Amino acid sequence: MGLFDRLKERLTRTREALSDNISKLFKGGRPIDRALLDELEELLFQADLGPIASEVMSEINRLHARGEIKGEDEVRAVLREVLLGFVAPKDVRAGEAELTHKPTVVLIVGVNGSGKTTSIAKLAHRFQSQGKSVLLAACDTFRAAAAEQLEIWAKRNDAPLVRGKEGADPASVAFDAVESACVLGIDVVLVDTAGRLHTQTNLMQELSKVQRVIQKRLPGAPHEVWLVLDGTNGQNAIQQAKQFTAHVQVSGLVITKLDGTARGGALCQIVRELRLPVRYIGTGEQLGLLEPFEATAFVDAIVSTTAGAARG
Ligand SMILES: Nc1nc2c(ncn2[C@@H]2O[C@H](COP(=O)(O)OP(=O)(O)OP(=O)(O)O)[C@@H](O)[C@H]2O)c(=O)[nH]1
Ligand SMILES: [Mg+2]
Repeated sequence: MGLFDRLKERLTRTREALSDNISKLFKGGRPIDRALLDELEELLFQADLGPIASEVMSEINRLHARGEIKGEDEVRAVLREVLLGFVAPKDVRAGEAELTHKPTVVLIVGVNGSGKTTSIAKLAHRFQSQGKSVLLAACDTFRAAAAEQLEIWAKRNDAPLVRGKEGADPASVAFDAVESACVLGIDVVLVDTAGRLHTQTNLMQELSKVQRVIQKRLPGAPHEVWLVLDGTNGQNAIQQAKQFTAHVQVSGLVITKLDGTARGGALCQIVRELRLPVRYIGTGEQLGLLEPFEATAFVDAIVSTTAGAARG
């Protein structure tokens, strides 16, 4: 099954909110009139497109006034083009990161429960299947069961894990992990951190310290800092993410739980406002349910009837 079909299957709720509801709107061959356009606008807002909904509508209204929008296919095509324009801006190169350093150190950050640890397990699984060796660093020393949770995933992935005692300094665990990775000749180090809010000044400073100490052991590292966002928060994830990126320099996003939400379209506004590449999306709880972010496949999966159908 290709990426488009997998996404179509996993992003069902967002797809229903957009694609299926557009089909319903045109049921019985309804012509495009003011009433239909109003319903379309409401539908786009309900699908949590946020400000992008207005921009889609103004483009549709403009083309409709020129007689260039005759029915459902044209509406879909405009929606697709506008979403693609925002989710794949020319200055933001999304998709998989190039993990060219040896080791490449990836620091994973985000608020509590966003899906950091699960995403690390999935990333480890993915990188290993690409032939890379992975080491996990359990730098969430704050929550009692955190290291155990990561250890279970490490065992399942057969990946080495570096952890400290509960309450240990996360920075020292990170240092030891990078040290081990250098000695063992590991390709990728995935550093798990405790969930935190931007208002927790001490915890935000702790993250900076983790970064500094990693840098001390391996100049240039961490090479990537990925912010994990809970996709079920829709537009609400944006403010949270902005507050985070004001404190920590983030190089990419991982958007999780897109299988369980009708608000997946918000991802377009997230990219538009943060101007950060989405590296991966989480589409379920299992190890294999992490996909590289590919803008065309994503947008087609939520608005088109077939892959690339509306192109041209
Ligand atoms: N449906 C679904 N659930 C997910 C996904 N990613 C993570 N989860 C679930 O979200 C919950 C929280 O995931 P964790 O990985 O523990 O989140 P965390 O950010 O490490 O949490 P803290 O360490 O407490 O900050 C778990 O129940 C995961 O199974 C996803 O893509 N889809
Ligand atoms: Mg965790």
